[in-house]
Amino acid sequence: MTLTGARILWECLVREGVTDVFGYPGGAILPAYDAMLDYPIRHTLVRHEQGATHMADGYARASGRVGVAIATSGPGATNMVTGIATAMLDSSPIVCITGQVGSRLIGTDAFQEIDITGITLPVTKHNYLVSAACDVAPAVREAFLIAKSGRPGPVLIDITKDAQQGSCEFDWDAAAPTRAIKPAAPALSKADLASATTLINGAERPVILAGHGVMIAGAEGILRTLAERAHIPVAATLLGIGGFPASHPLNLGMMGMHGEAWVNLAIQQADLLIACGMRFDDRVTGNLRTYAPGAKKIHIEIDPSEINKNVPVDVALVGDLAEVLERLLPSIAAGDRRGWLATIDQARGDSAVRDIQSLPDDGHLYAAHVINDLWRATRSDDTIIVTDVGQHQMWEAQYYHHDAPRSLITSGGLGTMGFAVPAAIGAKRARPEADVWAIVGDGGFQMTMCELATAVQDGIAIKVAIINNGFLGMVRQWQEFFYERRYAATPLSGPDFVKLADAFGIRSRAVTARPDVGPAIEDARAHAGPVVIDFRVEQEDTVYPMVPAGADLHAMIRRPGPNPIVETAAD
Ligand SMILES: Cc1cc2nc3c(=O)[nH]c(=O)nc-3n(C[C@H](O)[C@H](O)[C@H](O)COP(=O)(O)OP(=O)(O)OC[C@H]3O[C@@H](n4cnc5c(N)ncnc54)[C@H](O)[C@@H]3O)c2cc1C
Ligand SMILES: Cc1ncc(C[n+]2csc(CCOP(=O)(O)OP(=O)(O)O)c2C)c(N)n1
Ligand SMILES: [Mg+2]
Repeated sequence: MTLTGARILWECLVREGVTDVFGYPGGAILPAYDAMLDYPIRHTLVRHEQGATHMADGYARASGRVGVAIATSGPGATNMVTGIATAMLDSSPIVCITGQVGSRLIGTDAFQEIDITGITLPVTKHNYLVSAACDVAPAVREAFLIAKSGRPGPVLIDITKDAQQGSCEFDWDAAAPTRAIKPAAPALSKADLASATTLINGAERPVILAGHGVMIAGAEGILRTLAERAHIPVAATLLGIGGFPASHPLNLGMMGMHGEAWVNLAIQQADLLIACGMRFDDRVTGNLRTYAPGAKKIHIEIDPSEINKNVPVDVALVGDLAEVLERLLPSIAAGDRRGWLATIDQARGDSAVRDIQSLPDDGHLYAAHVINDLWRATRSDDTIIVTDVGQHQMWEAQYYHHDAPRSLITSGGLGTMGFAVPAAIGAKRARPEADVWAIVGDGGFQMTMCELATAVQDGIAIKVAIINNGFLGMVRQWQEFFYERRYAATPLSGPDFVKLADAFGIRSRAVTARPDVGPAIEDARAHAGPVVIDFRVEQEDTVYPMVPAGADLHAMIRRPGPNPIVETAAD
């Protein structure tokens, strides 16, 4: 059948299984918006195109499906760049569609013309400039395949206005991708599998490093089988949290800059690291020269370019984590590593407070308490926490204990403030039955709080916990440690968030004392619509432990003072 390029776009999206898109219209994308009305796709009107990309990203991370964002040319497209980069750095599959000026106007500095394929080249897995209706279907089909295959990531399709308006014969089958998109992962050599097996079976002090790839591969079950059979403790990266249950006896917790002290010490003492779908980010390793000096390293990773990029490894198994573990598991011997686990437990006992909730209430409200209380109130396999970036993000990683995969969504690689509220909206769209909480700093909240209007207009019942410390807290912490407490540009005022929420028509309240935390959370959960809670917490609180950037992983700054154990919650 002959259709316009605009209709072909929606025909393809429907066939790709898309049910939701997040976007904002404008002149160059208007033909597509007009055609959209005839298709069974729900459009969420955002307030800023950055929000659309984070919503698509949150949707993708919550569901494992591809998220879709749509915007007009020029400023609509450039507003998407931060969200595209966020998805790129965290390997999140999104497809962004932008309108472009008519193909004959390209290069004339036409109204709202911008070279968005040029701008996004470094932050997309791939991008397209489509200037003819006949090219729409092949581009869309290939874009979805690229976004979700291998190492996932963002793809952008820029479609000129005349390509949307022009007509073409639509043939879905003929538009199937012809290029070999899936990277031909080198077949796993028997020799490499045998070397890995020998290292694992022979190790006395092994640690599994579980990354984001565990969830991308859907390898949670087989990873657990491996850990239990070989009796190997599991540490998580920030993005790996949830890939292995926090309540499992072999779970250690988060590694890295703000990881648990005993986890970093275990890594430094280990004789074998088994890296599973993680990329040895600098927040994870600290000083590379002194990183895990006594450990052999096995790296299981789908992207060959990650092998030996930061950390040289002894055995590389390139491929999908679930498939590699399937191949490896039959030769893994049952293990008993109680001695090694006892050593780690000793370090844990040194630094962990048994129950942070039982510390006496000194009248101050601490972010750690709020987050731990939130965990107690909302823990279930169907709660999703979406965090913003800063101190609250690290406290969340330490004090909220995730048992379920895809239950923590956070911007790790780019560290994008403003991510939480829109990504939470996207997550709620993907999993409407789940309780979705955004935990957000007072700084990051002010970057994308306009999206509260999106939640209201479309009845998207996210719950927002603002950890309001009156500071750009994480930067203030760096100033405290490394710039002699010279607080340049980090004290931060904000509007009265309760009144602000009220103006949006959102139920809200402020909490200043610990006894009020639980009731506020319960009230929010009982309310059917969106809720904002302004938790006015201690202003100059600090995330411990901290490995200063580039320092040795074991050289952590620990909580000083008479009570050095108040670092984290062990329960
Ligand atoms: C303020 C702040 C502080 C931070 N502090 C810490 C910290 O203390 N500790 C910490 O861990 N992080 C921290 N981070 C996050 C950090 O910057 C990185 O984002 C994070 O460590 C990356 O985790 P990852 O390697 O597991 O995930 P990603 O960066 O998403 O990498 C996933 C890897 O898995 C691979 N992969 C994907 N699919 C598959 C598959 N199917 N099979 C096999 N492999 C696959 C990918 O190719 C990629 O190499 C912090 C971030 C911020 C903003
Ligand atoms: C868009 C963006 N700008 C700047 C930064 C640098 N930065 C990292 S954390 C942080 C402070 C965050 O403050 P807030 O949102 O209040 O959270 P808090 O650390 O106080 O919990 C800043 C400015 C960033 N990560 N992202
Ligand atoms: Mg703050």
